[in-house]
Formats: sequence, structure tokens, C-alpha cells
Amino acid sequence: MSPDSPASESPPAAQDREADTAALLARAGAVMPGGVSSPVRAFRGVGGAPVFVRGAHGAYLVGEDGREYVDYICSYGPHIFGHRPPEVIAAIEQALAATTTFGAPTIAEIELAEMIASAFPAMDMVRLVNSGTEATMSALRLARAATGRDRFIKFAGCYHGHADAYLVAAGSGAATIGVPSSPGVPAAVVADTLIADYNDLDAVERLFAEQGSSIAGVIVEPIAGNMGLVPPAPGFLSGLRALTAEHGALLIFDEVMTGFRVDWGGAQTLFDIEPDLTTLGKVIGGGLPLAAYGGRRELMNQIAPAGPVYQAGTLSGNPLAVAAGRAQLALLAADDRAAYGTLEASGAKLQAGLEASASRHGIPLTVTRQGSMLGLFFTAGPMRAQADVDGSDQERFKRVFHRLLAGGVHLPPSAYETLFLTTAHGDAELTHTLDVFDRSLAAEASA
Ligand code: KE4
Repeated sequence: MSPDSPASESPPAAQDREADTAALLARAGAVMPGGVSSPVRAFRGVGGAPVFVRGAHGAYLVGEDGREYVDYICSYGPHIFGHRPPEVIAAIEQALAATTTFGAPTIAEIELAEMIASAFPAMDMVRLVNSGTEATMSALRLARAATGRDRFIKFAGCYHGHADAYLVAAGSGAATIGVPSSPGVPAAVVADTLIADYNDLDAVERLFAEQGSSIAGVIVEPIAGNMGLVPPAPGFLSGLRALTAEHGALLIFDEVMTGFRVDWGGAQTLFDIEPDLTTLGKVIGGGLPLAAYGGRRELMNQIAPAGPVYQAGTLSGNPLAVAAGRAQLALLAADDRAAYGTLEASGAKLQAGLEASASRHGIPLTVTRQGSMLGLFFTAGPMRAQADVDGSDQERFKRVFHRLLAGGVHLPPSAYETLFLTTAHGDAELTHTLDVFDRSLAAEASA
């Protein structure tokens, strides 16, 4: 299907593929919980056995069975130029010639931090960490230290990683596997976690009216991507900015998914709102483990060793990950940031095709989108909060997911995940996707 697909390897018959995958999953499950390294990959949200992946190129995953799939997982966000962009691979190879890790400061870390700070005006200073979870965990610790308060507000359906305090009404894999509040999280830890519905500014206003003097901050995905893609309602983010400023709390934008994805300066630039702290990840690591948090100088200088708030990491600022991240950000900055125009055009084309197909077949569908991030919901909408996602036709999502997979199109295996596009998703990939999607909806309409 793709220009360099392994044409010689004809995929094994479907039943062989199923058997092989089932055997792989059984083998994996004997030594790894659920057979995976992260829950959402186990297909619990859609049923069936996951595709074990052997390789990837451009917009394609290659399964262990040799089949190719147009990839809309994109590793849940890090890939924005497709798999193996030559410039990123070359940067990693060059860094590898020096080492895999030093455990000592490097000029490359300074340069990446300077790139990030220049793209995000709200980030005077940056601390590099290894995962989005570390970034949001550290940002919360800093907010609590800076305000001397313990409580914070998060939104149902938003996912900020798996630090204990956040595993309440979490999105992403937590929502998928139906355990939004995980066992093992002490009640005392989440006693300070206050929950509101996304886009419900009145609920936030009430929480501040009741407990404002004990609220350290509000953490929010400025464009929610962990309950599918749910956009902020007009005035929601500016309302959070006003309420946090009024009550001396910090506004934390969790841009692990949206940072450098929806715009060079993230959602905060799109919406022209300046948070107090920002968390980043995914794109900034170029596919290797790297994330970051940052904010105003007087806040960040409270982080050890500049200040008393402790946070550390053996592999933080890892030279390979920093090299990959710098190369990927350089690609995004190239040609006056032309990549964003390409991603917007592809995203708009895919959205229009999906919506036209649903209209043709009389299937209720809401497609939400911000650039190269899309949400796919089998419901008339609108999508404002997790309850709207919960109320969508999830059985239909599962059936369409598997029909697409059989047709060589791999969505993220959950109605609570966002589809990602990269610059490698060209006309051939979008046309194939829309053809298979249309056939899937025709089957739904005739069922
Ligand atoms: P990690 O710890 O997974 O690197 O990042 C946590 C995180 C924090 N904030 C936001 C907005 C995020 O989207 C994430 C992670 N996103 C999920 C995808 N929905 C990661 C996929 C997974 O858990 O396997």
C-alpha cells in the first residue's frame, strides 16, 4: 500500500494472524501485566487482541504479521513528522557517538531549554524530566510549595499521568479500563484533589468560593485529549485564568499533548492565555522519553538546587532524547513553521471526509479537531465533558475500529483517545482511510 511496503511478504491468512497474536499476547501476559507496558495498548477499550508491531515508517506501522497500517496512534502524540524522520534519526545517531547518558550538564540541554522558553513566553525557565507524569507531578509539588496550600482542582476526563493525586476521575487509559480512581491510592492523598466537569466554570467558581484559601492551583488540559478530543468552551480557559488570579492559586496548563502539536507555542498561544506553569512532553522528545515543566522565574527558582522544592532524575535531560527533541523542534520551526499548515490541511481534509461519510450513511458522528488532533465520537454531540463521551455509541466505535483495522487503518484502541496526524499522512493515506471508513459506515447503516 505504501511506496515501500514489503510487497513480497503477503500477509498470512487472518486466522493465522489471530492465532499468532493470541499466542504472543498469552506469552506477554505470562510475564507482563495485561501483556503490555501501558494499559491502553491492550485493546481492553475495543476488545480483541492488539497488533504486535515489528516496525514503522512514515505514516505506517508494520505488524509482526507483515501487514501495514496507516497509524493514527502516532505513539499518542510524539510523532508529528511520521516514524523515523531522517533528521531526528541522524541527530540520535550523532548523539549516540558521544554516549547514551552522562549524568552531567550539557550544552544541548541549555539549547533545548532555550528553544522551549522562546516558544512559550510563559516559561522563563524549564526543567527537563523523563515523562509527562513526572512533569505534572513536579508542577503540582511546586504549586503547593509556592502557595503553601494543598488542594488543587482537576477536571473529570483529563489525564495528567499516573501520579497518585491525579488518579481521580482520570481520562485516557484510566477511563478506558473503567477504574478512574485506582486502588492503591490512599484516600488521604486524593482528599486534596477536587474534581469539576470540563467546561464547567460555575463548578470551579463554587469550589473557589467554598475552599479558595486552600487551593494551590488548577491543572487543565487546555484542549482535552484524554477523553477523545474535547475543546474548551468559549470563556472557559480565560475564566480559569481570572479565578486562579483572583484567589492566589496557580493555573497549570498541561500541554504534554498539545505543546508544539497544535501550535509552536501550544494551546496557550492559540488562546492567548498565560498560565503560571506549563507541562510539556511527547513532541519535545522526538519519540524518546523526554518531558518538561516550566514557568515564571520566581516560581522555577524554587526548584532544587536553586530552591528548596526537591525534584530529580537519573536520566533527566538524556543526551539522546534531547538530541531527538531538538531535531524535531527544529523541523517544526523550519520554513516559517510550514509544518503546521500541512498538518492543518490534512486534518481538515480528514475531518471533512469523515463527516461527509457519516452524513451519507445517516450515522450520528461528531468529529472534533484542533490541527492534527482529532476526536471521533458516534453521537450527535456537542462534546463538552466526559459525560458526553460516556454517552456516545461505544459499541459502534468498537465495531468501526475493528473494521478499520481489518482494512489497514489503526486508530488508537479507545474512544477516550485522540487521533493524531503527521506530515507523513499524505493523500494516499487519507484517501485509503476514508475509503475504509466509508465502507465501515455502510456496513453499520445496513446492519
Ligand atoms: P506520560 O507519563 O504517559 O509520558 O504522560 C502523561 C500525560 C500527561 N498529560 C497529558 C495531557 C497526557 O496526555 C499524558 C499521557 N497521554 C496518554 C495518552 N492519552 C499516554 C498513553 C499511555 O498512557 O499509554
